Amino acid sequence: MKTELVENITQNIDFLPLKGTDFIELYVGNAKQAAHFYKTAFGFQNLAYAGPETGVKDRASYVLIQNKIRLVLTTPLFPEHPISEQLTKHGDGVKIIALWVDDAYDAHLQTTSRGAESYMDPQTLEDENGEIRMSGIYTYGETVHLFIERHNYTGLFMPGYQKWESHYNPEPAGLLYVDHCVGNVGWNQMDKWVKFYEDVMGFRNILTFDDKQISTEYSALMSKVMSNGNGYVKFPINEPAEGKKRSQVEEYLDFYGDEGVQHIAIATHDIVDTVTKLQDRGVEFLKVPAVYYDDLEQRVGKIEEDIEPLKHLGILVDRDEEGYLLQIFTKPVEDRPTLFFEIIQRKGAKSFGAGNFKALFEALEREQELRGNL
Ligand code: TYF
Ligand code: FE
Repeated sequence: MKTELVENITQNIDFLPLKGTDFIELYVGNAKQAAHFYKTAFGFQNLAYAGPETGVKDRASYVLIQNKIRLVLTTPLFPEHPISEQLTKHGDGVKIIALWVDDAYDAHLQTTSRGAESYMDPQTLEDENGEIRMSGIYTYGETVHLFIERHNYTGLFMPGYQKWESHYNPEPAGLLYVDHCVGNVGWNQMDKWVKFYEDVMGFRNILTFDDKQISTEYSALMSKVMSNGNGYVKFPINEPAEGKKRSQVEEYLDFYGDEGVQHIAIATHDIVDTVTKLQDRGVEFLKVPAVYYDDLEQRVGKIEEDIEPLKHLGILVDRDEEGYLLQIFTKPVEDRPTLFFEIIQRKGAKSFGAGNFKALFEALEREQELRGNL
């Protein structure tokens, strides 16, 4: 499949230097049970907790960690809590993509002066372990970006949280870091959000997939990949396109009730080992037909992995100019067809698996059809 590499013209000084993803926070209906799921199924470890026992009276938040990934699961404790309203509308999903910065006050100034709507004015949180400085802005839907500055903090997570211990500590699954987070936006809204990431956050569009490339026979959508200056933070943005069938993006928008995060891609160094662990622990993945593997090496060339385990697990392979990648997608992790995860292992490739779009979107469509939403 043809992809269009968009040349970056002159590179200005990065006004919003990002050091990576600091954490991802989900609003969920029952954080205690969700935490158990992410420990059991994905191998996350306990890190910190905030709730009534620690002086936070209106919500409970569990912080989980696996290598560089921090996941925060938050549930409101009262029906009239503003988070309860968001949960009723969206179901469980990503509220916050927090970004690690050197200066949270400057990040707020730089982005709001370029048109971002403030979600949290800059503030400093202190405890005996030092201080965290943070601020935040709105992005698509009700999703927000927080800017987290933590170089003067030695505590576990941030002030307000206590160490969270448990006798139940399932083994990690080799999940390393957040590779990219994809947003689904409304009809004809993609370019508006591309412009937002360009103008407000200094990102650039590194890849574009248009509807002609990805909507002939299967789920119609358009996608543009936005990257920050150093490439540590990548946000593809999808919008639905008119096709023969109902777009998968449209299904998401209907069930989430808004624009929001569609998938979180997590990197591993050993995708066969990671996916074996996840499947053994009950994570459900999309399956492509066995014929996908028949001419795999003709399509992607020689790869280091044995094909048989890839076929057995349903792992997809794609190649670009710089190397290849292996990837697989979970089914949605809620009853609503909304947020799912991608597991990705990059072997040089910097792209997103465009060669797999057809097989992948057909697999997605089969699920959509089972739900009666095609
Ligand atoms: O992040 C990406 O662009 C790839 C491909 O609904 C993709 O993971 C794009 C849209 C989609 C599922 C996967
Ligand atoms: Fe992806």
